[in-house]
Amino acid sequence: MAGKPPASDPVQDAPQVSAPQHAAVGLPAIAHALRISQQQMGVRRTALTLLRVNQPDGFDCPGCAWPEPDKPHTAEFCENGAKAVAEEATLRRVTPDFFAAHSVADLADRSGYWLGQQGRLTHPMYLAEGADHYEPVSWERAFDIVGEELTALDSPDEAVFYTSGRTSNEAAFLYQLFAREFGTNNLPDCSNMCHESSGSALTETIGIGKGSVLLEDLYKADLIIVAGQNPGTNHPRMLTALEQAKAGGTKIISINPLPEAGLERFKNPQTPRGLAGGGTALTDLFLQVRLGGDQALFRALNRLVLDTEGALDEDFIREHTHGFEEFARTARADDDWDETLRATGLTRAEIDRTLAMVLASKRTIVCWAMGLTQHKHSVPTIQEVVNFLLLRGNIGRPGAGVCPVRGHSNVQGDRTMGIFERPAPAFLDALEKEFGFAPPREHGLDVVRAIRALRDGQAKVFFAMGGNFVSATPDTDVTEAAMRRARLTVHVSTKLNRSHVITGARALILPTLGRTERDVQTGPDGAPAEQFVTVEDSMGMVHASRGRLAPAGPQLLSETAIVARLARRVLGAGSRTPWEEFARDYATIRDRIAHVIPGFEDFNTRVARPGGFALPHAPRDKRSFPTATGKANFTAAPVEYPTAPEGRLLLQTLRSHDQYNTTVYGLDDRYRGIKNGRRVVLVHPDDARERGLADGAYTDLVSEWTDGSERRAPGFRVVHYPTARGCAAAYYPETNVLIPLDHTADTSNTPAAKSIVIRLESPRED
Ligand SMILES: Nc1nc2c(c(=O)[nH]1)N[C@H]1C(S)=C(S)[C@@H](COP(=O)(O)OP(=O)(O)OC[C@H]3O[C@@H](n4cnc5c(=O)[nH]c(N)nc54)[C@H](O)[C@@H]3O)O[C@H]1N2
Ligand SMILES: Nc1nc2c(c(=O)[nH]1)N[C@H]1C(S)=C(S)[C@@H](COP(=O)(O)OP(=O)(O)OC[C@H]3O[C@@H](n4cnc5c(=O)[nH]c(N)nc54)[C@H](O)[C@@H]3O)O[C@H]1N2
Ligand SMILES: [Mo]
Repeated sequence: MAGKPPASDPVQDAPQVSAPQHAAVGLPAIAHALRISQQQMGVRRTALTLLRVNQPDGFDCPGCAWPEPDKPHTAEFCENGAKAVAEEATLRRVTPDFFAAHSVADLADRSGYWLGQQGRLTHPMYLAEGADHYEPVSWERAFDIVGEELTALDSPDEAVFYTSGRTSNEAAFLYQLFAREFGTNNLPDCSNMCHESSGSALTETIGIGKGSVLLEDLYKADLIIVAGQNPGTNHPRMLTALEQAKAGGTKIISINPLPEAGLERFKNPQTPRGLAGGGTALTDLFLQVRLGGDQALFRALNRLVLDTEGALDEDFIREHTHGFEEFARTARADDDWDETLRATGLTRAEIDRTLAMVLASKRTIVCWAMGLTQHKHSVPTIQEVVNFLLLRGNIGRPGAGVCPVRGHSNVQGDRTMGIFERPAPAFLDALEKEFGFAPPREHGLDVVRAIRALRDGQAKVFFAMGGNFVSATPDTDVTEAAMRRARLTVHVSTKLNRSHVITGARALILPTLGRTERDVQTGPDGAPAEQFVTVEDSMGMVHASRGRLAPAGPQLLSETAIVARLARRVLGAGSRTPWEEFARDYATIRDRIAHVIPGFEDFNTRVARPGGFALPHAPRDKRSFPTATGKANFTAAPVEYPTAPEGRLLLQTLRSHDQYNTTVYGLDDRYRGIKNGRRVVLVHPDDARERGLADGAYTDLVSEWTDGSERRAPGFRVVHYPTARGCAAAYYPETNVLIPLDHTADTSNTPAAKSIVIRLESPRED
């Protein structure tokens, strides 16, 4: 299978490479953000818009899920937040004329970058069966079409309702309610590809699948370990928090196969020293781990801690944990240092230095993101991190805990609202009581299983609340073929993307408001009433978000209104849910959320306070662990790590500085020294030379699988780069063609996008 770059793409991918940088942000970041913003929305709108990001009376940044500090600067400046805002607040428009000028086949031949650059969607558009072009359609007709196809299904389980993590709490709550009243738990979401491994690992060990620290804990920690995360690009505001922690004496260890500029040194744009001076060195110790070597590393640290006199928090272990003896036995038996060093690629001296810092710290936090969650053995890896924290009682007290750093700005909130294919029985009981219907109890499909069901003709309607499913998911060719088998594909979207042009027999694009836009509904008394929505950040803080800009077009509906109107059309008078009332007044949705979901009592009152409120978290708040054993569980999984056969490399797929997942803002990856191109593969100079590949040579990436199959992504420029030996890196989504559907993490079923065995092969002539 060959993942060819689109043929008629007018964007020339011609990478230019210079040395990677050693510091992040500073003036170049501001200049870059302003340039992209002004291209998209002009000077005046840029200034007005960026001042409203993450302010108590403004909108929640549609970028990442990092929390807001209590008193944000006038502009909590973040280059990539600014780019996310500009992408949404752009003045460019994709109108019915655009679709008249471009056939679906033409659009399917363009790059994702080109599609995204065309601007905001303005009208509901319909692709009839057998048609070449999308045509404008009324909202009523659009809902009828969805209704026709949904009611024609043999079973509600033939429909799939996907969510990407920007959807507000209110819209997410209605969406899952609609899917369940319709009769299915098929609610896959981007979390399935993201922090599902964290959720699985944490639920079993501490009883709740969310992080246990608040922002203020970072400032109280003695030691923060940042593993498998690139905050300089993906959570830039986290650098401000790390800088503040450092100022109070916190030490930082980063664990990463790549030396990421943002973790090396931070030039805070809010301070004169950051703008003009050298900035702050953040990392005290850099551990250049091999891909997938983290479980072995934490296991080694754990057995050293076990063997250190007085290092354990014995009271905590006795009172609050379960399974210590078995874990200690297993960890002590894992004493093959050669294997530890092979798995981690580190030296014994580096591990000893780490241990000294660990023992010197009374309060330790571990932060992580996709570098830990997207491996076959991600769940046991994260559980080893939990073991590590439990040994010294580093959970449920100030300055200590687990900190999975979430991706999409409301991905955590969407889960809290019930966007989950495996809902807890207590949640379904509460829905049943509140809304008087019997929700389906069988588990639904996650992302990978949904693709299989579409591929096998078992799912026939695919409905997406945001996101870009075909580009975000693995095995691009298989997934695209699966999508084409659907009867109907529907996308509620702000921007054009590839998922709109790889369609089922019929397709709909339903344009919606973004976070930055004013949401006015006709209120209960018939007068226009401005609405706000709520979101939950990575640390379980819930707060309001109010858009201020005029909507991208008069036709746009809010996500909440779309779900409410669709639900009424599909469920008819048989549904006793007051959909119309919900669409008129979002406060009435919040009242219902307050009845159904623990922690949201008195929701409307509490969210009115500036800064919002924190959701309860039993391990954090009272050291109580709602697990099967009633204690925090040690786990004793065997250590695993990925290996590549002779001559092969391990490839991770990651984000450049100029992208938001499948949305490409530009073709540069400034901190890594890459300009004007995305088809690059970062390889250690020695690994490249062994293969006779000079910097600047071109190669195909060929992935190899145990079933003997191969997948090819052609035409990547080799970049000699200081990554860990044996490990390569290239950007997603271009590399998703390389990952088979079945290559997923155990238990969480997350595509293992960070450990792909590849060989580098001269481009094939064809
Ligand atoms: N600007 C911007 N912001 C974003 C996003 C975006 O695309 N653009 N995406 C959002 C989303 S949805 C998410 S989930 C987050 C993603 O945030 P990140 O997880 O930071 O994103 P990735 O680019 O996948 O980077 C993975 C990091 O882990 C390292 N890594 C890879 N494999 C391993 C490993 O085996 N061990 C260790 N220790 N490290 C490893 C990589 O070198 C890299 O530094 O960011 C969110 N924020
Ligand atoms: N190989 C590989 N694959 C990966 C990853 C990886 O690291 N490597 N990372 C995975 C991760 S962590 C994630 S989270 C997924 C991301 O998967 P998705 O969440 O599905 O993808 P995005 O690219 O974030 O979605 C972008 C689209 O969302 C729409 N959109 C933007 N804002 C809004 C809004 O406010 N409302 C609505 N309705 N639509 C909106 C726009 O139309 C835009 O085109 O990708 C996963 N895939
Ligand atoms: Mo994510």
